Formats: sequence, C-alpha cells, structure tokens
Amino acid sequence: MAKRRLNEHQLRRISSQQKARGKRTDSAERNAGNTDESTLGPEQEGLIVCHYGQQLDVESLNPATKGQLFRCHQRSNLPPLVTGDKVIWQAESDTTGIIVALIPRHSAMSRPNARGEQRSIAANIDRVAVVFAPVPEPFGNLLDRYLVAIEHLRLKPLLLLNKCDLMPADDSDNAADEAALKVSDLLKLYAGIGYDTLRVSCHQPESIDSLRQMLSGEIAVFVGQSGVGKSSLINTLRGINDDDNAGGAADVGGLSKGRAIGREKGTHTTTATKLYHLPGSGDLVDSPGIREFGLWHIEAEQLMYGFVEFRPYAGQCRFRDCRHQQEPGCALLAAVRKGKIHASRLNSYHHILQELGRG
Ligand SMILES: Nc1nc2c(ncn2[C@@H]2O[C@H](COP(=O)(O)OP(=O)(O)OP(=O)(O)O)[C@@H](O)[C@H]2O)c(=O)[nH]1
Ligand SMILES: [Mg+2]
Ligand SMILES: [Zn+2]
Repeated sequence: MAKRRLNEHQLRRISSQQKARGKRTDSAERNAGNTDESTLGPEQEGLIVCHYGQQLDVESLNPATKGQLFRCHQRSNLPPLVTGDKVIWQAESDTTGIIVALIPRHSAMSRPNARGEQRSIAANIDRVAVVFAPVPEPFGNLLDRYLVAIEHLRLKPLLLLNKCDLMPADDSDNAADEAALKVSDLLKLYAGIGYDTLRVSCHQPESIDSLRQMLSGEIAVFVGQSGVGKSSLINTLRGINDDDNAGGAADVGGLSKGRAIGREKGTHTTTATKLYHLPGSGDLVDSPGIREFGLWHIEAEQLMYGFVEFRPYAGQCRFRDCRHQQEPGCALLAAVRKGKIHASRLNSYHHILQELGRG
C-alpha cells in the first residue's frame, strides 16, 4: 500500500481539487508575500518523513531528486499533515518547498490533544508491532489493550517478543525462569488466535532478519511498554549502533540526549515523529506520541470487535443484554468451556470494559 503509486491523471485531479478549495487562502498567503508562485518548481509527489510542530520534511519521490529532503510548509487550506503522508509539493529552492495537496490516506493514527480533539500522529501505517519482553514483564492486559486499538484502526498487528536471548532455548524443560515461561505462553496464545507472532533479540542477527522480512514493503510502528527494546530494535533493524548520534540512532534506555536532527541543531527526538527507511524495503515510524497510543476512541459497545476470536459469538447469547459473566446460555462462556476462547482473554475483556466505565 505504501508503495501504491498514483498515475498522472489522479495526481492532477487531487491537486486541482485541493487547489480550488484553497484558492481563497492561497491568495491571502500571496498577498501576505509568503509565496512567490512564479519561482515554484513543478508539482511532484513526495513523502513526509518527519514532522515536529509546523516543520515538515518532505522526501522527494521524483526520479530526478529521489531521496532528497526538502523542508516544507503547507498550504493553509490543507489539514494538519503528518509523517507518512503522501503529498503533492513544489520546490521553492534546493532545500525548501511548499506542499499543495494531500494524497488520500489509507490509514491514520490519532490521539486526543489537551482539548479532547483527535489529532493525527502518523498516516498510512500498515502494521503495528506490539513489542514485549521477559523483562520488564508485561503488565496487566496491556497487550490486549493494544490489540483492541489496532483492530479498531484496521491495521495489521504483529506480536513481537524481544530479548529472547534472556530466555531458555527450550522452555519446555526449564521451569527456572517463570517470567520467561509466561511470555512464551503469551506468544503461543496470540499465535493460536491467528495473530502474526515473532521471537527476536537485538543480540541475535538471524532473528532480526526474519523481522526485517516480515516488515518488508510495509510502514510499521512499534508500540509497547518502556524498556522492552523498541528503540534498540529500530536501531538494529537500521543496522546502526545505539550510540551512533550522527546516524540518527533512536535513544536507547529511554534517555533523550537532546541530539540534533537533520539541519536543526538542538531539536529533540522526543517531539519529532520520524520515518526511517529500512535497508532492503520497509519503513518504520517512531515517535513518543505513537508509543503512548491507546484506547482513546473506543466505546464500550465496540469493545468485543477488538477481540477477534469473540466476533463469531456476537449476538449468540440467550439474553440480548448478556454480560458474559455467569448468565445461562452465554455463547462466550460456552466457547471458553470448549477451549475456543482462552479464559484470560475473556478476563481481559471484562477488565477493559470496567476501565471504560461499563463493567
Ligand atoms: N538482553 C537484551 N537486552 C535488550 C534487547 N533489546 C533491548 N535491550 C535492552 O533493554 C533496555 C531498554 O531498551 P530500549 O530500546 O531503550 O527500550 P524502549 O522500548 O525503547 O524503551 P522506551 O523508549 O522507554 O519506551 C536497554 O538497556 C537495551 O540495551 C535484547 O534483545 N536483549
Ligand atoms: Mg525508546
Ligand atoms: Zn454472553
């Protein structure tokens, strides 16, 4: 999807529609002397690879300048643009440009701002990798909470168990490390439901190769609790060292070193949402906003949809208002008894429902 290209006709149509809509604001901008139309280059496709505040870095997708970065501002008629957006833009100089149209998104991750309005944090994401590890131990029903949110955004999840170097090679005959056993059971549980799962370690290159393969051709984001190794994985996937400041390494250990990004010295990684190209194919988007991504827009009524293996039982209980607790004729409880649904997932559903205020 990320690789979907638009033909010339589609590009022109998107651009002219959005231009027409923005005509009034455009002329206001011109009057204010913000843009000199005559010096702008031709319209071309680009990809936003970094946004922080008003600042947008567009990577050219035009064969002549492919891969070059242009610091851009956007026409004021456009919605707030974010990393991952495909856009139509025009060069103003060798290093700057103006974005004139947004190519429709196929997905958007958002979160509420201080006033409760949904704000986009990244666009055109295909895959959300939920990272967990034997240490720190996964807490509560965090993984299920992520999965519910991912299902609602209709994105593809991946359950990614990191730090496998800390786990016994064969857990079946080694009960010494309880936490390790617990995480591998979790991985089996999700694999059984039908989710993509993978065991990796930043210290085992072959495991990183299979991760790279799984992410090829996609735009992915990593979520998961602090310390599970998201930044380490991103650096390892990109083939750079954790302390490679010049290479733009993601901060490992949760400490922002306040390093420079691109041309803007002193801009902290903590506020930027950035897209990294992986060697081979595939892209990763990383930002603090995404890491905090949660169940903001989910209504209690929609919660069951987020538990994929519950869906066949929706509406199958004897009572329409069944709470799936101990009611006779409850289809979910029957499915648990038959081993079709894992009891821990139904527990998780009840916990989350309670947190949403309906339990
Ligand atoms: N043993 C082992 N340690 C790892 C692995 N991956 C990461 N770590 C270590 O785990 C710690 C936390 O890693 P980070 O990459 O900073 O974790 P994070 O998920 O980005 O954490 P936040 O940025 O706080 O959300 C660091 O000390 C890493 O060196 C791994 O595969 N094996
Ligand atoms: Mg990190
Ligand atoms: Zn029921």
